[in-house]
Amino acid sequence: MSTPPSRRKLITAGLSTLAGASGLAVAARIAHHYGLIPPDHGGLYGIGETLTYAGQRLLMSGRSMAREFNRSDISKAPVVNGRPPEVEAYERQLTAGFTDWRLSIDGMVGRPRDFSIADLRQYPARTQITHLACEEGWSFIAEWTGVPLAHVLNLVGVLPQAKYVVYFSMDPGWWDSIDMSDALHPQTLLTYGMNGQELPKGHGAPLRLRVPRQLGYKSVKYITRLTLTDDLKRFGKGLGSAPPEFGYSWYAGI
Ligand SMILES: Nc1nc2c(c(=O)[nH]1)N[C@H]1C(S)=C(S)[C@@H](COP(=O)(O)O)O[C@H]1N2
Ligand SMILES: [Mo]
Repeated sequence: MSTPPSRRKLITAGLSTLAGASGLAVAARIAHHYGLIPPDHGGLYGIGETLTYAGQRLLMSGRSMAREFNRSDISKAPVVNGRPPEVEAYERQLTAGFTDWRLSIDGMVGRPRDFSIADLRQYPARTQITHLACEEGWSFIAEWTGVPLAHVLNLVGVLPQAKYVVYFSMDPGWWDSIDMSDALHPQTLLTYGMNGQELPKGHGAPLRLRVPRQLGYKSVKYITRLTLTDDLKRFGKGLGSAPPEFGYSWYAGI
């Protein structure tokens, strides 16, 4: 990490001081002004979540890289979590080799459109060997191939007021969101390949968003739609994603 500890200490101490009994409202106002409040903050009492997110954003400027590993580090038997979407449309798509699969992008973009998997494969690809860590304690290392989300966002033209990318899966109940800092990060990939093969069914075929700087649950599988927004309140229970509805953090930085 490039930031000297003194700066980290300073910021943490500063935020905590501001967050002291009398300064709580001031801290909240300042944090809000600088876009440092995560959508699932529990009002002023969600100060823990806010400090984690604000601390990361201030210290890392959103540009730190997740560690990349060597081929020899790739896990022999990566864990599959959950089951492929139990919807008829998924089985049909699988049988058809995902030729009809589309990723649609809408919301605060200049040119909303759909992308086929073949479209996505035409763009400059990135391959990276990263760690996927589940909040339950298990993890694995795999090689992922895809197109940086930033590339595709540039094609559709993100409007300046957009603050978040919300992503939806064909898997019922699975949706999440990231801020623009993570969305434009070079390691955030629309992933269609894994360990030199097509992305397997269990790991999200044909398309998953890999967000390697956050816990595994942010890497949603079977994604079909992205929408750009400046307000997460309109989605689900307004907490930014499905996991906070079950007690997990919206921001799951590692
Ligand atoms: N659609 C969908 N995406 C998902 C899940 C899921 O069950 N369905 N599980 C999440 C969780 S909790 C983790 S830890 C990772 C696991 O990825 P894997 O199945 O490739 O191991 O996927 C995440 N994305
Ligand atoms: Mo997980």
